[in-house]
Amino acid sequence: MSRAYLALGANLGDPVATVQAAFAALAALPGSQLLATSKLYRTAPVGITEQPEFVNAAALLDTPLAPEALLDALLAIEAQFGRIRAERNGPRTLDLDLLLYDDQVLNTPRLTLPHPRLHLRAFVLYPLADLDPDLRLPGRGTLAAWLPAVANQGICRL
Ligand code: PH2
Ligand code: MG
Ligand code: MG
Repeated sequence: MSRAYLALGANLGDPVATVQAAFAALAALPGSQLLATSKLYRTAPVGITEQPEFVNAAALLDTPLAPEALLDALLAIEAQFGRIRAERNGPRTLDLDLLLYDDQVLNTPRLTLPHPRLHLRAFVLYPLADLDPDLRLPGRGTLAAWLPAVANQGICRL
């Protein structure tokens, strides 16, 4: 079994209900156990700023799925929730990103671990800190060390 840290994001439909339902969908993945969920956060959109605010959260999953199999499972859950892949970084009913998988460093055409931008985004770092404030990011030191740099990004705990 491996430990996977996941990011959840939504900014279309009913984002709070979607994120809560997505926690349940993650818990139902084959052989997997949802070990912890973060608080939910309302966050200012990063990248394309002309879109609704997001609700973001994070989850810790104990899973027998290998990284790319887990990625496929996450994409299938996004599709179940009506995700349509239109504009890159644009609005979505549900985004599920694989942030960390044990302490693996991986670069394949489909998957980069750790997630290449996780340390730059308040909407990822604050939820992750709920799960484990002492978390270490492979190759990037401690999560806590990155928090001050993102403190000015708009984020508010729900
Ligand atoms: N996701 C993006 C782009 N911008 N901004 C916020 N606040 N939250 C997100 O989850 C998010 C974003 C691409 O995945
Ligand atoms: Mg994303
Ligand atoms: Mg994504």
